[in-house]
Amino acid sequence: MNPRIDFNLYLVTDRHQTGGRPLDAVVKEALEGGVRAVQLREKDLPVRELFRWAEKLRSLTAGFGARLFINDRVDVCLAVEADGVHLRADSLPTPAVRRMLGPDRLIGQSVHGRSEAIEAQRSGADFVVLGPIFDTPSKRTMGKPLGASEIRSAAVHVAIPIFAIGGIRSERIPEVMQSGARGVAVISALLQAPNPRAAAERLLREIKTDRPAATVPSA
Ligand code: 3NM
Repeated sequence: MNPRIDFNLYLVTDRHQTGGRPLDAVVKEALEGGVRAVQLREKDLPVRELFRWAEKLRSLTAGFGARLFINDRVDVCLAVEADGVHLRADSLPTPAVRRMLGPDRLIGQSVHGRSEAIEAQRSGADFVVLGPIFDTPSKRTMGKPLGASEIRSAAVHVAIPIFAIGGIRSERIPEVMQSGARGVAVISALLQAPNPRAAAERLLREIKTDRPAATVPSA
């Protein structure tokens, strides 16, 4: 297990969801609330603007000892000395990215079911983000949400950490964690929150609550 995957709440950015607040200000509040991993996503930005955000978030996350991941762009990751990249289905293949990044940087990969999770592990990803678990407006085109049962199904087949994404709210965390997730990845639960710091604290409290493993009750 990679010791640098020491986070369980993963903030994915979307500057269109902050209600007009500057993205870096909202991310900073989430970091103050305990977030220790951020993925710069902003898929609609030209690379030079993405780079500027990456620089900004690199210095911000470094100040909190938090990991920074760059969605898709290996070049931007290396340019700002981010901790890793986040790959999606249309990104460069994982083994090619590993050759560029070397063994020390982290590779996260988006997957949409158990078989993709198994394949991501086989190709060298350090962790997977599995979703959409619940209904979420931005992913309705992807069909029916997977449900937490898909986490359990993936977790018995892969050893790398699984982060659940898609419609995650603090009330849903117990079900997700009991299904075998290492943690959760969220956009709106943090970026749309009126108080991102308090929202991060609440999500982390739920994630860290000790709860008995969901086992078959004995007769
Ligand atoms: N990827 P929210 S779901 C970016 O299933 C993303 O791969 C998903 O946003 C996937 O936390 C998703 O607001 C959106 O539901 C997550």
